[in-house]
Amino acid sequence: MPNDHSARQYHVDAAKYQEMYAASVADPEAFWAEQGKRIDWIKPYSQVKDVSFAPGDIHIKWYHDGTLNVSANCIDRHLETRGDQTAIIWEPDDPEEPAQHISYRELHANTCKMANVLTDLGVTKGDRVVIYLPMIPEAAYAMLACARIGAIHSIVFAGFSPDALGARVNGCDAKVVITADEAPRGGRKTALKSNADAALAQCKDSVKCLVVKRTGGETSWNDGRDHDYTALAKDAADSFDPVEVGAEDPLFILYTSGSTGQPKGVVHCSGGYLVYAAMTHEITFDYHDGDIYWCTADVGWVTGHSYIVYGPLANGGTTLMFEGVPTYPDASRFWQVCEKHKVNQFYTAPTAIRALMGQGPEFVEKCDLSDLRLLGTVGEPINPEAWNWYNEVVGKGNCPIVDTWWQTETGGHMMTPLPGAHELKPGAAQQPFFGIEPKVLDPQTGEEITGNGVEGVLVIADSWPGQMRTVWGDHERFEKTYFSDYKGYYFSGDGCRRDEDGDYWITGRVDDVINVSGHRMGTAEVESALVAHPKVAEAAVVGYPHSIKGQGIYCYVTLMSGDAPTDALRKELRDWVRQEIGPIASPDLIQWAPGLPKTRSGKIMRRILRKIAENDYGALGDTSTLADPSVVDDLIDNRMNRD
Ligand code: 6R9
Repeated sequence: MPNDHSARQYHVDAAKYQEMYAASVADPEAFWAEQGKRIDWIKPYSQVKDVSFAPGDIHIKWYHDGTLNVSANCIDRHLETRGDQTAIIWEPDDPEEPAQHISYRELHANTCKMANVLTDLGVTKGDRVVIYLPMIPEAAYAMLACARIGAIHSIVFAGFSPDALGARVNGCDAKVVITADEAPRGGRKTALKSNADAALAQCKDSVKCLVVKRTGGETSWNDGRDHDYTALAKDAADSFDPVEVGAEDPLFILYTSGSTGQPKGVVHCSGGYLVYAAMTHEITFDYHDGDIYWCTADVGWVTGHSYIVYGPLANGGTTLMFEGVPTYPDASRFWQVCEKHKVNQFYTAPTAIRALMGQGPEFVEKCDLSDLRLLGTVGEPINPEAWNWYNEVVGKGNCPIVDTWWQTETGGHMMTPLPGAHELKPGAAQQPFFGIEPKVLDPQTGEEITGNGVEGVLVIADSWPGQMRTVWGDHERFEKTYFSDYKGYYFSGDGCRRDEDGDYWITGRVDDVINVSGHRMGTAEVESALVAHPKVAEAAVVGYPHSIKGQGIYCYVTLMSGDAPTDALRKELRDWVRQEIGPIASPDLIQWAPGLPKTRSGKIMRRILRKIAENDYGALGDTSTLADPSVVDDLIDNRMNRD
């Protein structure tokens, strides 16, 4: 029988939410001055907020005269009271391999060792370090070691290709890349080091490579460049004085896809980000001392940054880090891990829920999930069917579900129901977090739409401490992307509906970003990968509804004249894109298009391509501006079957 949580004392109940929310938007300075005390400062701040969303003068600063060290906040300050408490539970890919329980004291020693090794490689405050690791404890040590030194980490998801890795190393001019020999995942191994080798061939000779031994698999070795972390760590000292950094000194860069061009480096800074990650982690998940908390994300995504490492550790929590996948060795793995480690809060993505739902309830039912108290989702809208399954089969109708809407750019949760404060609605992100002022705008006029029962684009009226500060090396792009369409607001790129009760429902991206299994992919990135193939003349990429992934990648490809459209070429193009970007960008459907629908000025009419990909070609809307309307008929006749 599941535990009865009805008598639970939540951090925030309905009345407290109302009162705190009102205070947070009435006087943000006072509210955040108080919340800033959640973390330890070396030099306390006297300034809380210095923000402008005004065109030409976008700047965002929080606590900017305060100084701190993020790793000291996540480790050292807990040593006295909880040195022997488990900070990280590590569950490996192979269930036969023992799990590790890393105490705060051990986390301290390991982070210091990593900081010493990085320092010996020449890394100092402000330098960039790229982390390209499997989900192993060293990934957390590496993040925290950078923070300890005041260096800036940029994690590249281990599923990304050498080209994508190389571009990111160059993009932030990294001094060191940290990788591992191999990454085990779902019983298979990815040759990470050889990917890193291929990436580093595209980078400056001075970039060093620090290699963690994970499997002991064979790797090539470049003596001048490669350094064996496992050997160096043995002899490294296990103490390292945390370096004092300013609140606005960057903590990390994380590349994310946008609607145009190549991925941009989202910059998060030390003070405000940590306050926001800690606060949202505690309140959204109703985290209490002693709880075992598990977020299934990868540290390669923002969710892993804020809700595997920084938020939970800043709160002195116990956070579970999982190397594997939900379906290995079988579809009960998530639930077995919950049972084995007595997980209290479980946070995953709708795509995983949908995939597991398809395997049947027996994989869940055979596990003892009585310690589960709260469930969360993130990454994409959750359909009510998946929500109900999660609620009933996993949560036994007894665990509140927090559907958390936020973004790489926002650093932490922006809208979510809070357990104990809100009546849940399946599929709704519901209410803003403290200090967040969502507004719905008319996409055409940019005017605010007030009242309830309305729909439009979602913007945020004022800053919050977790907000990104800039695009790495390109502040103009920051302003253009987020602040130019709707002046005076942060534009999320999402659409939303505010229902009759004033609850928010995210309706999905309104730009050319698609969301594949909760991962953001810019259609422009896939297109540029496709047109880089010598046989491709032109390509247009759109999303279409996919029952497991949320959205699938639908590509329209025009070949160079003389090249034959064959299934073999389809496969070649698919492999090509995987090679250029990574498996998550793998096209689901490729349609040969003799021509693409364009306006007379040569703009591809994506609206039409989207409709065809969605099988909704009865309602193509106005096609009168097309240069050659006949191409549309051909595309409809030859459209691909969806899943
Ligand atoms: C944290 C993360 C951000 C985009 C965002 C939106 C979608 C995320 C969602 C959601 C509906 C939710 N998204 N959470 N849509 N409901 N609970 O996912 O960051 O990878 O940057 O993606 O994901 O479209 O704009 P990121």
